[in-house]
Amino acid sequence: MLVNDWKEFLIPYEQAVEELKIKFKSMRKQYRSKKEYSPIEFVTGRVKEISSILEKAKKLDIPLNKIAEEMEDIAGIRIMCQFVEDIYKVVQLIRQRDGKDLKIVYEKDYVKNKKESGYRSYHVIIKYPVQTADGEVEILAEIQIRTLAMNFWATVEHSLNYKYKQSIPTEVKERLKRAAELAFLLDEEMSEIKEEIIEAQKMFEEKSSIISDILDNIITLYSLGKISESTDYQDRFNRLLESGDIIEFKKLLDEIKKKVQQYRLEQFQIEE
Ligand code: 0O2
Ligand code: 0O2
Repeated sequence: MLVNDWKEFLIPYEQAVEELKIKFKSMRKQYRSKKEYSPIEFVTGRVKEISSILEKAKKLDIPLNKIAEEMEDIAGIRIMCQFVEDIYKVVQLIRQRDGKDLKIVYEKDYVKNKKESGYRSYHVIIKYPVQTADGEVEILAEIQIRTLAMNFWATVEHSLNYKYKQSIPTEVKERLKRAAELAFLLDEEMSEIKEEIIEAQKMFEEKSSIISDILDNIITLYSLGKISESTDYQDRFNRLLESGDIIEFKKLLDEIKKKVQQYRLEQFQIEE
């Protein structure tokens, strides 16, 4: 295939990656806007490089005219989760879409059945319809779902494979296998204290949101012409930043909100 033919061939894959990234990122946004815990931590995606496609085709004996049907990961989406249990929640979310905007071809659970290398991830191979200027094209895509620890390990191992051109020295291989087990142990330990971690993250998010509301209201007071009150609140807010807990921030927010409401009402009555 000529370079231009490759570019054209890859267009639907690029579109699919962009669309799928948006879809999974928006799942995360929806959980967050409902103030619920999201099983999705972050999402990345890529279209396989032409050189990697050619290398893999050679390795798997795929003729060039069969690449679209036989190579499953030209379009790749990676979903990172905080906890192992989240991986299965994400798989459930994908299954709920089966037959709607995507079709599941098959799944591979390398979390429960790790690969010889030590690799762990959950893979879902899908068929995904892409609308192009020439009509609908259905492409294959691979969704990899893994924890942050699994992702860390796979990223490091992938770069070592690249360095050693697939033949990592035995000693390094053994160390990597051990590291994979330690990463899994880390995941298990984190799952044990999951509730505590989620609680702490919720508190952090709640505090950030209250702080942002306080600052918005201080600016509103200023724009309503209440300069000295706005400065007083700013001072109290600064003092709280040094030692205040969430309850004190909440109290301060309620107080400023009431003030803003009162001044807005007064302004409204004057204008009437
Ligand atoms: P935010 O607010 O930055 O987190 P694009 O911009 O669409 O072309 P894409 O896919 O967004 O490309 O970029 P990329 O590099 O694939 O990264 C995807 C998202 O994953 C980005 O967030 C990164 O910030 C986030 N990300 C990458 N690595 C890590 C990581 O190790 N930890 C965490 N928590 N996030 C990471 P967003 O979606 O752009 O938004
Ligand atoms: P890249 O560069 O990430 O795109 P196989 O021949 O059976 O090993 P196959 O048939 O392609 O591989 O399917 P599999 O096993 O589901 O692997 C698909 C993708 O999973 C790989 O794509 C990797 O991204 C990832 N993967 C699988 N095994 C390993 C591993 O041992 N280490 C790391 N780091 N990643 C792995 P590519 O095309 O190999 O690589």
